[in-house]
Amino acid sequence: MTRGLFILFEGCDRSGKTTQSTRLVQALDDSGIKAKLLKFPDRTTAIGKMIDGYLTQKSKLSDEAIHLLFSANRWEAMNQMRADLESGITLVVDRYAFSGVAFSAAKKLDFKWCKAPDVGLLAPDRVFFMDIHPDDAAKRDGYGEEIYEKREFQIEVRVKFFSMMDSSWSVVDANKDADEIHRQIMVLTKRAFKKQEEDQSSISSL
Ligand code: NYM
Repeated sequence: MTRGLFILFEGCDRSGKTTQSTRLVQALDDSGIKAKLLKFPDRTTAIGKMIDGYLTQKSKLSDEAIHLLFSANRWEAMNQMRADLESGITLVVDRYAFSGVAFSAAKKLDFKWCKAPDVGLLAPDRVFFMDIHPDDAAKRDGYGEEIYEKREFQIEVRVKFFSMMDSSWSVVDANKDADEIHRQIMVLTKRAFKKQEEDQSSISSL
C-alpha cells in the first residue's frame, strides 16, 4: 500500500488558501486519488471552540496560552492524520504549524519557544505558500473581521513565513487568476506524487 501525501497550504490571511485547497481535493478526487481536506484551526473540537472565541474576539487569552491551544488542536488530529496517510489517503491541509509559529513569532514571542510544542507532529511532504502582499489581501471580502487581520501585523507574519521556508516549499503568486493558480498547483502536486513514487519516503516529523 502506497501512503498518501501530506500537502499543505500556508499563507497570510485572505491569500486564497481555502479556495485552492478545496479545488485541489476536488481535482485529486476526480482523477481517482483519494484525498481529504483538513483545516487548522479545526474549530469544531472543544479546543477549536476556545480558539474560535479568541479569534472572533469574544474571549481573551494570553499570547502563550493561545499558541499552545493552536498546537494542541493539531496534536488532537495527529492519530487520525497518520492513519489516513498510512491507508493511502492524501491529506490537503489548510494551515498548520508554520502558521502557528509565524503568527505567534510576529507577536514577538521567542521563535524557538514557538516551535517547541509542534516538535514531533507529522511533517508535510510539500508546502504551497500562497503569497499575497497584505495591501492586496486587505482588498478582499471580509478582511478585518478577525483579530489578526491588520496590515502591519500581516507584513510581520509574512516575513516570519519566509524565514521558515526550505526546499519543500513552493511560493505561489496568489495575485494571479484562481484558474491559473490551480493549474500551477496541479503541476507541482503531480511532481510531488512522482517524487514519492520514486523515493517511497516514509512520513517524517517536525
Ligand atoms: N492561526 C492559525 C494562528 O495564529 N496559529 C495557528 O496555529 C493557526 C493554525 O488563526 N489568522 C491564525 C491564522 C488566522 C487564524 O485561520 C484563523 P483561518 O485560516 O482564517 O481560519
